[in-house]
Amino acid sequence: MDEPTRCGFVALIGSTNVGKSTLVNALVGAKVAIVTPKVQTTRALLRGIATAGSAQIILVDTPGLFAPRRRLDRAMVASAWSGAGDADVIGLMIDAQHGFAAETPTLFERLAELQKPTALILNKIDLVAKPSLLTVAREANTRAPFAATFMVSVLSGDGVADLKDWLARTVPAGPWLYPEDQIADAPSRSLAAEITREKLYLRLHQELPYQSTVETDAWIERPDGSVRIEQTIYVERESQRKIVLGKGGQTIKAIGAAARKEIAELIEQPVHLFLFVKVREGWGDDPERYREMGLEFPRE
Ligand SMILES: Nc1nc2c(ncn2[C@@H]2O[C@H](COP(=O)(O)OP(=O)(O)OP(=O)(O)O)[C@@H](O)[C@H]2O)c(=O)[nH]1
Ligand SMILES: [Mg+2]
Repeated sequence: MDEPTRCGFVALIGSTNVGKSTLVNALVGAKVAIVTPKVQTTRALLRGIATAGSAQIILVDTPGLFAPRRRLDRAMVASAWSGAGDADVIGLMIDAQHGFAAETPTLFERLAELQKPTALILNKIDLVAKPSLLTVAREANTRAPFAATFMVSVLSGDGVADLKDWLARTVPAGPWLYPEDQIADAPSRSLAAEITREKLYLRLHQELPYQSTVETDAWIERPDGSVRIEQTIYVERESQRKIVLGKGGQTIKAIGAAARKEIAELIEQPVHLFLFVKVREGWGDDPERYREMGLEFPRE
């Protein structure tokens, strides 16, 4: 006898760099979200789709919650909360090393207002001693009524299966919303732009990653089964353009090679990737760039 199906949206929220995107990939079983050691990697909501038995778990990866300063920051934080507001279940993820260093009391107030089954997920337990873990878990549970607490290391896989089981049991009963083999809900051109942005984040430092954005401009299927993809990397200043290009074009070449390889794996087609770097001063205040990223443009 077939079990009745279940299906629902699970928003993963938490401070930046706690491992939300890493967890989405682990649950989906494929890389759909970009991950870097840098803070503020994820910029907009991304849906990754996992299945567990008769349940389809639609994971909503969100940008990290942090004190916003720029317009882009405000748009990112607003999008994270909108993801939580639309979800059936919420996972609040905490970096076990840092405890609640970055979380504000308002976070718990807002969570409580949402009134949704919420799991506390303490991640990176590979980096901390057990006693301090228990302290963090106990403290968290005094601040909010969590439906369940999980201590995981997404990197080693510890605890991830238990969490997945709980999510599968907690999403509401109902028909699956996506075909069985779909793993992400985003157009290939945005996933491809994200991959290039990841490579940029991995290679460039200080403010540069935060003052850049990547867009796919052209996607041309060729008769031989390959795809020609053209992307533009926008930066704020000429000096940044020079850094992205690197000496003799070395940096952009390395970024392009790494991105090309991964995009080809994702779409399972040979890829010809062409990257252009353009200076667009003030792109962080240009509504069009937000639309491309899938973010609401904050008025101020
Ligand atoms: N040691 C350890 N590192 C982890 C674990 N999970 C994730 N990381 C690392 O933490 C860093 C941040 O991971 P992300 O998944 O990008 O974090 P995020 O919460 O999505 O970050 P933002 O998108 O910036 O908000 C990466 O370098 C990951 O490899 C873990 O269980 N243990
Ligand atoms: Mg992320």
